[in-house]
Amino acid sequence: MSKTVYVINGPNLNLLGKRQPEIYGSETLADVEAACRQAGAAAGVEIRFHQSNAEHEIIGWIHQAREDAAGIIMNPAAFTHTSVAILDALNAFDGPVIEVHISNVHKRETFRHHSYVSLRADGVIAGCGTQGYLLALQRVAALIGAD
Ligand code: DHK
Repeated sequence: MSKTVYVINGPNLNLLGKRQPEIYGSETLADVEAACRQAGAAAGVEIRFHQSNAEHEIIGWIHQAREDAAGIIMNPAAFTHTSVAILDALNAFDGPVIEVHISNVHKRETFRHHSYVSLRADGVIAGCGTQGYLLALQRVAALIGAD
């Protein structure tokens, strides 16, 4: 039976492809989802793909992942830099967590240099564009022993 991995996206990522393409690129979130599903199928992983602009909804998915997911890939977007609540929820999840940022947050404003999620993440990928999701998937699949 294939293992389930949640891919959770935070605020404004619904605008991917339209929002500041010079920073975030021209691919849409639907493109990212399709690529994750294709790579997931090849790696023997079932993908549950989510995006929300609401912190409570993201926390709800992390709680749900406790029940049925082997790993989490997460781009918390702006909540990366602000949310102790998301960190606490991730601390209640036992499997691997890989944090993804499309842009290289360390090259940007200083307020983007700190991540609450990194206090929990097993790995962090930043500045690899949307390819970062696929790199994260490869890593989660290895950590959960998928296929
Ligand atoms: C996305 C965002 O929306 C920002 O708030 C983060 C992240 C960076 C990204 O690079 O994917 O600071």
